[in-house]
Amino acid sequence: MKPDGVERRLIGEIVGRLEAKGLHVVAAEFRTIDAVTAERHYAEHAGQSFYIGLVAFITRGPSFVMVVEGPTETWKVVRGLIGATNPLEAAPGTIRGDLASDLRENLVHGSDSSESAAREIANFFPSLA
Ligand code: 3AN
Repeated sequence: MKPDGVERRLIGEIVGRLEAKGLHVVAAEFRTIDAVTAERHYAEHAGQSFYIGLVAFITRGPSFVMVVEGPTETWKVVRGLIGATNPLEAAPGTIRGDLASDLRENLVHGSDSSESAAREIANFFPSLA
């Protein structure tokens, strides 16, 4: 959960949606993401016009960083709950569809494949890798 979600007091709402779906939070930390971790996380966007603002946003205050576990293809289940990257295109019923309206401040990130999940868990929780 990104800084906007924490600032808007949506930790309970968003964790509640994950848990209601049957997923388990197996690691979590309230943490201000440092620039090195943020730049590694968003390396695919380096050089894009929105990159500097994106890194500034994600490091501006505490995030609620989580690893969640489910029976199978958990990344896909989480992405479904989150909705499309652009909240204007996110379906009602999804986290972004219901709660976000800004492309940058879109509340949550979710890994987009099992390979990304492994890489991102290693980036955010090296002790679990
Ligand atoms: P997701 O969080 O759904 O995986 P990513 O990783 O593609 O989405 O994008 C991360 C963030 O990068 C977005 N939340 C948004 O702030 C920014 N971003 C991505 N694509 C664009 C774009 N075309 N224009 C502006 N910002 C973008």
